[in-house]
Amino acid sequence: MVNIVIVKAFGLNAADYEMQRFGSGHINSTFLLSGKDGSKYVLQKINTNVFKEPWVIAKNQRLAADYLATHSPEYLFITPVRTVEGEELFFFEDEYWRLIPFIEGSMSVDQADNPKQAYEAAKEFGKMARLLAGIDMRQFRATIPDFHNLTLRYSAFQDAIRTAPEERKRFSEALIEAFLRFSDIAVTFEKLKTDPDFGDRLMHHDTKINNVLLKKGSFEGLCVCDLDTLMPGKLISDLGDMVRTYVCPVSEEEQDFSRITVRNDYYEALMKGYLSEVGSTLTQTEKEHLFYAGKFMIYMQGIRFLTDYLNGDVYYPIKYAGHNFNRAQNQLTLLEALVAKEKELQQVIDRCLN
Ligand code: ADP
Ligand code: GN1
Ligand code: MG
Repeated sequence: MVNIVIVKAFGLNAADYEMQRFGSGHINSTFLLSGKDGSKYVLQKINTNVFKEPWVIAKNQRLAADYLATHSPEYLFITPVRTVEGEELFFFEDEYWRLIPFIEGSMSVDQADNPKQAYEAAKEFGKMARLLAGIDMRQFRATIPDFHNLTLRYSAFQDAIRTAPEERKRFSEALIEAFLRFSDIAVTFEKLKTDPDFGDRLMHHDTKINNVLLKKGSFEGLCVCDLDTLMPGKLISDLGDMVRTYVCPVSEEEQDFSRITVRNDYYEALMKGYLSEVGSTLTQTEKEHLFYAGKFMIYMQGIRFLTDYLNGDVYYPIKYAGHNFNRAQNQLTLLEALVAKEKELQQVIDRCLN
C-alpha cells in the first residue's frame, strides 16, 4: 500500500500509484512506485541504524550532481527528487524517505553472467570516478564514518574475538585463525592510508553489479545507482568490491564452497573496463596496488561477516543460524582462490595498464 503522506510530500497522488518491494539490498528498504500514467519512481526508506546522518548522503549527492551538471552535463547521474517543500529528504514517523526518478529502459543483474557485463559495470564505476576526480574533496563528509577503514574493522574483529560468547568463539576457532593468518592485508592498509601518493577520491563504496543500471536488451552500461556511500575513500574500495563480487560464479550467500572460483576472463574484463576510464588518473602507488584491491575488499568483508557472527548477528540480517559464519567462510575461500592466482592476475593487470 502506498503511504499517502509520504508520496504527497513529493507531490504525488497516492491513488495514482501502486507500490511494490524492489531490489535485493541488505540495508535500506526499496520500493517501486508505478503510476497509472506509466511514470515510475524508486522510493527508499533510509536505514538510520547504518546511516546515522541521512542528510549527509543527500548533501554529498547534491554536491556531486551540481559539479557534474557543470563539468559533464551529458553524464547521467541519478539525483533524488526534492519534496514540495524543497527538502532533500522527507522525515515521517521517525524515518527518512527519499524519492528517485526511475531510469526507463534500465535493468540490473544480481550476478555477472558474462564478462561483458563485468566490463560494462566496471566502466560505469570508472567513468564516475574519472568525472569526479577534480572535485573539491573538502566539501564531502563520510556517510558512514570509517566504513572501509580496515584498521578499525580489524580491531573490531579482535574485540569481537575477545568478547564473543564461548560457544560461538569455539565454533569459529579455525576460521578466526585463518583470517588472522592474512593479517598482512591489514598491515599494508595501515601504511597505505596515510601515503600522500594514495590520497582520497570520491568513491562509490558499494560496487556490486546490481548497483549499475544496464540497458535492457543490450546490457550496455547506463549509470550507477545506490549512491548512499558516495564519499571520500580509496581507489581500492571500488575496484576491490568489483573483484569480490564479479569474478566468482557464486555470491557470498553460496554454502557449497567448492563452487567458489576466480574466473580470469571476468577479472580481465573488469580491469579493462575500470582502467579504460580511470587508468590515466592513477598514481604510481595506486598502480602498484591494483591486485591488492581484491584482497583488501574480500578480507574486509570476510572479517565483517565473522565479526557480526561473533557479536550475535547484530548488523547483517540472517536467514538461518550460522548464516554470517558461512558468509565469512565463503569470503575466506574466495580470498584463498584469488591469492593462489596472484602471478597470472598481475600479468592481466600489467597488460591492461599498457
Ligand atoms: P538497495 O540499498 O536496496 O541495494 P538500490 O538503490 O541499489 O537499493 O536499489 C535496488 C535496485 O533497484 C537496484 O539494484 C536497481 O536494480 C533498482 N534501481 C535503483 N534505483 C533505480 C533507478 N533510479 N531506476 C531504475 N532502477 C533503479
Ligand atoms: C551491504 O546494502 P547492500 O547489500 O548493498 C553493506 C556492504 C557490503 C554488503 C555485503 C552500508 O550492502 O558494505 O559489502 O552488504 N553495506 C553497508 O553484501 O554496510
Ligand atoms: Mg543496491
